[in-house]
Amino acid sequence: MAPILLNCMGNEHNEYIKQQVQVKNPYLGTMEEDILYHFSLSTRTHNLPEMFGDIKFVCVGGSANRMKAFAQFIHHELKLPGNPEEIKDICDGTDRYCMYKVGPVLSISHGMGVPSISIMLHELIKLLHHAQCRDVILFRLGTSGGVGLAPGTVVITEKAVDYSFRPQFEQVVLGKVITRSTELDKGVSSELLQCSTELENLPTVIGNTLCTHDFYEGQGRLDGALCSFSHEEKLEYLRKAFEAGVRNIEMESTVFAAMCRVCGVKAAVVCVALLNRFDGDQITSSHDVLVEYQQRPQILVSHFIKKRLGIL
Ligand code: R2B
Ligand code: URA
Repeated sequence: MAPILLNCMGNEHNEYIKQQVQVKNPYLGTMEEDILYHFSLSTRTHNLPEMFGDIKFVCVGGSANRMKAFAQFIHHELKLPGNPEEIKDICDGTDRYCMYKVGPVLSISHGMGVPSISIMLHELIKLLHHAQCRDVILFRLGTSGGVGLAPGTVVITEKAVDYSFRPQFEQVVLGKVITRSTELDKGVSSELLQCSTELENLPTVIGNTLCTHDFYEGQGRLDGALCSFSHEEKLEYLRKAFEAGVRNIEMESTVFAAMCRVCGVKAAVVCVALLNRFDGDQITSSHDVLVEYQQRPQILVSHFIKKRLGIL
């Protein structure tokens, strides 16, 4: 009897650990203080479990204004007390990133590109770990270029892929390349797709997302300051991407997926396509149309959160 009981407790313990946000760094536990420099927070000066322990959903996106607007929107959607206009930026000690807490939801900006989001993610994952958060889901809410999609279509990422359409992220560590898988949580993606069918005016697909290190040449644009290829070569690359299941192109998804996966955090990427790259490179829609498009990932993820919280 006793060994079975022990086994059960062991499994429960493993399950408990699995739901926590795991840092993969043996040095962290030996440090007296951890300064999350780009958030202007620290384990010595802030009570992170008290400030963040109840976080269940973290939504990140490139622009500081958009993530403030999302915080105000989710405040309204969750019908929380207080004035959403008075919501405070927790990271106002720095202008690198902004961060808003709205009940169990954290909304953070990450800037543009892999280096910017990866710095933010190191500090966010440590923050969630220090705060002893459990069962957290991370969403990237973004914009992208569509590949064979009408502008305004929302893409839920199945696999985040690199320039060769491989589901992996390469990080150079001490001069050597480390390759990490970029697989995302299938359960969360299909739940998001289901949510999209429950909403009006939210055309949504699941597809692979190509992550590049540049907006212009890196995404095969003909309108950058440099261009070393022909229009035909551009279309050939986009056609190959489409055949590999790519439906949109952006600049953060591979490192986002890879870091969340290693640290045991469920994650999803939801980006709206601002244009169809087969039709051109410049983003020509009006400001108002672009604002409406950018609200679409927010509406979808807010619906998901409300359903999870049993509000719908
Ligand atoms: C989408 O939009 C930005 C470039 O305009 C970049 O951060 C991305 O991934
Ligand atoms: N963001 C990108 O990275 N690419 C686009 O084409 C549009 C938005």
